[in-house]
Amino acid sequence: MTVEHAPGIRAVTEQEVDHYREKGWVRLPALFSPEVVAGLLARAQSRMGVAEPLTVSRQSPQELEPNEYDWYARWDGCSHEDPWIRGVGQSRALATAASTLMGDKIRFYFDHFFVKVPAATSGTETPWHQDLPHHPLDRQGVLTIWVPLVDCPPEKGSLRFLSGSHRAGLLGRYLNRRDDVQLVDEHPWILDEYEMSPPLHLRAGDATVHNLAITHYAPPNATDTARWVYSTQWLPHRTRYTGAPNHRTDGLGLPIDRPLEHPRFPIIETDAG
Ligand SMILES: O=C(O)CCC(=O)C(=O)O
Repeated sequence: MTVEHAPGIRAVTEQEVDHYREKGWVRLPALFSPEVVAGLLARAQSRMGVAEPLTVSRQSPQELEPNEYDWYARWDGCSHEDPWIRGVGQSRALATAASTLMGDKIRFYFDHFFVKVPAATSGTETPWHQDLPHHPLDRQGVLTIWVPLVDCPPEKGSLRFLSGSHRAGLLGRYLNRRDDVQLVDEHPWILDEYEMSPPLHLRAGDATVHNLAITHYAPPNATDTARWVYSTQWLPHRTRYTGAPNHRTDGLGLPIDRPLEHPRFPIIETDAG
């Protein structure tokens, strides 16, 4: 499937692919044009609010609500609701970037706006974690393209990665733990074994891409304005569904042990071959 749209999304370079494959993350300067950034930000802010953004309810999408975790607000699955956003998030150009980095045909998995509010409100650090243990997916290779829609210096919460740690295997589920146990409490060796990526000064429209198995975290948003991010996630096209609970897949009737064949997860044709 291809969504026809001409987004200002650039191609990735060979050097960027090499960096991603070796380290499990890469920075892509100016991935989105200013027009794409402005269009995404305007839609997100009009849906979620500007001064004190709220989360779009999953049960009643017409309603906004405080998030159950108060350090962020989010709008999940925004491209299912808004055709213009779909034209960016499920575009051939973005799919080509994802597929080139991954080195496989890809299936669109998910997108959302993710807003980390200022730390003074509650936008504290994103703890060290891997994403993959939180997903109902049978394999590695899945990636996230994370694009701030406002300038995002380290003090606003750009992501930090343990380079190469996507090869460390699955370490457990550590995001939004209620018992305060951290990944680095149970796996302290990981900080010695892998080098931490430098603090990144991202401009609006720059991206970081990361493998869902990499260990990563983000510092608190120490500024006084919200950190607006648009994020897409991409599957190797043969990925199979395990049946573990997840809001992305619950209630869709996906058969266990089968690829995620459903209109929400289209295979997108790309220029990557
Ligand atoms: O935006 C953040 O602070 C966390 C995002 C994250 O961990 C992810 O996209 O995997």
